[in-house]
Amino acid sequence: MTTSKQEDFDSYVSSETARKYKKSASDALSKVDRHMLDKQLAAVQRDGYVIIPNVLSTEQLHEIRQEVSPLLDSTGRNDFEGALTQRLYSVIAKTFVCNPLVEHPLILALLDSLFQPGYLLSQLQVINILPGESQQAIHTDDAFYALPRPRQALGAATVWAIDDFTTENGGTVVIPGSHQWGEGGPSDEQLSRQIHCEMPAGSVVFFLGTLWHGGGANRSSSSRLAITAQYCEGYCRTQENFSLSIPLKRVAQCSEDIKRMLGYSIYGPFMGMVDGKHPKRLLEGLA
Ligand SMILES: O=C(O)CCC(=O)C(=O)O
Repeated sequence: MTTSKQEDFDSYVSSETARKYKKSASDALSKVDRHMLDKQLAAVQRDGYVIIPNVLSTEQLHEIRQEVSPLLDSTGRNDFEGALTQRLYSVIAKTFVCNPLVEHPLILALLDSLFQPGYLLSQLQVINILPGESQQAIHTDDAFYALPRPRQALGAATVWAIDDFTTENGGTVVIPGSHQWGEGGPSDEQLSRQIHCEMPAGSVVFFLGTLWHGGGANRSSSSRLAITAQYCEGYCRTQENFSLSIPLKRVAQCSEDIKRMLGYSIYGPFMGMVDGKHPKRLLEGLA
């Protein structure tokens, strides 16, 4: 390649090739309190996570519970999913009730600050931990990306408390600061540093994909309902294959932010294309 061809290629990589649908980005940063956001980001950098209390209203919590409870009809198929844990996948194909959580401005503002424009929704799950469930294996969500640690996170997750989260009922377990650890699983001493996220219903814990965490044991007599949304950089493979699991007609009814995060977007100059074109063309005439 001659130098000028190389220069052309470099500028092509950072260019926008789609003509009809231009890159879109969330406007969350203009909607949140900058001072609060900076404090949250400082906590995320230091501890790997931050708890944002009391975000959802009682009405929202009621609506979510009403809508998702009838959809939870089976328990986990392996230790990781949990024999006494109900999980719902492909959530947007079944209900839109979790969409406001996925695209909550407080969360998008954190994601906008941490990741490249064009980050994706990697997974959306309803998780209901039933009484008697044991603690899930401590893990990192970024572990799928086989790159040596310590390294920058390639994604982040939220766990929204729909019920109060306590130590007794299985509030998410995190190991503060573990996002900075190197290769290898945690030692006994490191595991002894785990703590439960205790937070009232309507709160959310946001954590980096490099943070060691897991679902807690439920030693109470009630279930613990949560919604979790995971996100990844636009150049990473998503855990759920939303292109195949969410019908186009459902996607067409979602907001621009959700469409973009479901993969109806281009990570420049052409990652995500369909037949050489912008994937949003598939949604034309469907809304
Ligand atoms: O339910 C939780 O609190 C966390 C669950 C989790 O980390 C997972 O299933 O990967």
